[in-house]
Amino acid sequence: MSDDTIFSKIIRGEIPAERVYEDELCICIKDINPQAPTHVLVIPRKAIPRLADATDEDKALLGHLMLSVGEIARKLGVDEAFRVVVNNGEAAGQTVFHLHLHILANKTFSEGSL
Ligand code: D5M
Repeated sequence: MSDDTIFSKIIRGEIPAERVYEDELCICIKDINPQAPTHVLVIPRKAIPRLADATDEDKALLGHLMLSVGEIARKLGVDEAFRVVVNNGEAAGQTVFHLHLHILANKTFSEGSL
């Protein structure tokens, strides 16, 4: 698995993406293939392939990503109702092996289902 995924290229500015937020540890872009009217990706600048590859060293970063989700949701005006999804591994649907959190909102989610 290469560290040099499409997200690393976006972070370095080599490939364009619509950025909705960024700070020193992460960026947030609109998903190119949205599954909901609001669908953005929160991507750490550090290239961790999968959530399962994160270590103790990444504790503060993972906390930062979760807090950024709240901040981004408020910024996008969707903080009353959104879902966060992390796909870990190919069999779970992960296609880009650089950790990212999907934020999905502005659609009707069925109660109690994933
Ligand atoms: O999600 C990977 C997600 O990344 C998927 O929803 C499409 C999105 N994607 C792929 N390439 C791009 C670019 N260039 N811009 C924006 N979004 C992109 P996964 O959880 O790995 O299945």
